[in-house]
Amino acid sequence: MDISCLEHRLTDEERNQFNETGILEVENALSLEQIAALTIGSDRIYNAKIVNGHDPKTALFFPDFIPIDPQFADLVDYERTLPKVWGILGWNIYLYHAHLIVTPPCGKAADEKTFGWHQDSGRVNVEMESHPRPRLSLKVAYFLSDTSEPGRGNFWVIPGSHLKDNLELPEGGIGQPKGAIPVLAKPGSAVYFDRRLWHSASPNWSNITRKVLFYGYGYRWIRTKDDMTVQSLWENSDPIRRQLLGGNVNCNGQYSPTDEDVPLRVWLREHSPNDAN
Ligand SMILES: O=C(O)CCC(=O)C(=O)O
Repeated sequence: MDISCLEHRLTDEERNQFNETGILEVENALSLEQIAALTIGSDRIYNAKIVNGHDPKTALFFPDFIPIDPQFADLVDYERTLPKVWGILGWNIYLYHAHLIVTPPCGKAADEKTFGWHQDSGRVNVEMESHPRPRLSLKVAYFLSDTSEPGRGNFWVIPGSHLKDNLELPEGGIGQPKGAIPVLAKPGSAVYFDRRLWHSASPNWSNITRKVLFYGYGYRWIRTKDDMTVQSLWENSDPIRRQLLGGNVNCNGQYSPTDEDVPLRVWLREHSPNDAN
C-alpha cells in the first residue's frame, strides 16, 4: 500500500460526524474513469442475470462479486477509502460481505408505502446483549449512478439512529419514520455507514437505473455474511489485501492476531503509529 493513502485518513471532523450521525459521505472518491469501468463491470453482471431470467423491473441483489473482475478487488484496499475504514474500526478488520445492487426503474408511480427499514447483521441485533448495540462493522457504498435527486432508488437513512435499538414505524404501512432522509449521492461518492444505522433501499420511480457497490468491513472474528469465494485471490494479493480478503495464519489469529495475521497493523506501526494501537 502506498503511503500517499495517508492523505485520506479520517479527520477529527469526519470522526465526530460519523460518531454522531452514523454516516459519512465523501464525494469524488472514484474518478470518472473508475466510475465508467466499474459500471461496465456491474452491467456485465446485471445483463447476465437478466439473460438468466432476473425480472428487469425488480432490484438485483448480487453478493460475492469481488472475484468476478479485478477492479472489484482493487476497491477492497482502495487508498481513498480504506484509511477511513481503519480510522473507524481499527486494524483487525476484513471484508466480511460485499454486494452489488442494481435498481432499475420500477415502472410505477411514486407512492407513500413504508420502506424496508433495518439495521444490518440480522440476529446480531437480537442475540447481542448490550445497549446501545455494538458497531462491529460498517459498509462503504460506492455510487456509480446519479442519485443526487430523490426518487431514483435512493439509499435512505435516519441520521443519528445508530444508537437506537428500536425504530418506530408509521402506522398502517404508510410514510417513513421520523427523521428519515434520502441520501443524495452523486456518481463517484463513497458513503460510509455504521451497520446499526437504520436504513433502507427505496423504489426507483425515475428512469435512471441505480447502481451501487457495497463493501462491508468488520472485525476478523466475525463470520462472512455471503459465500465470499475470494480465496483464489490470496496468492496474488499483497499482504494487506490478503488480510482484507480473509487470509490468516490460523483461526486463533482471528481472535489473537500475530503480525503475520494482520499486515495492516505492521504497516500502520511504521507509517501511521497512532492508528496501530
Ligand atoms: O439498496 C440500498 O440502498 C440499501 C442497501 C442495504 O440495505 C444494505 O446494504 O444493507
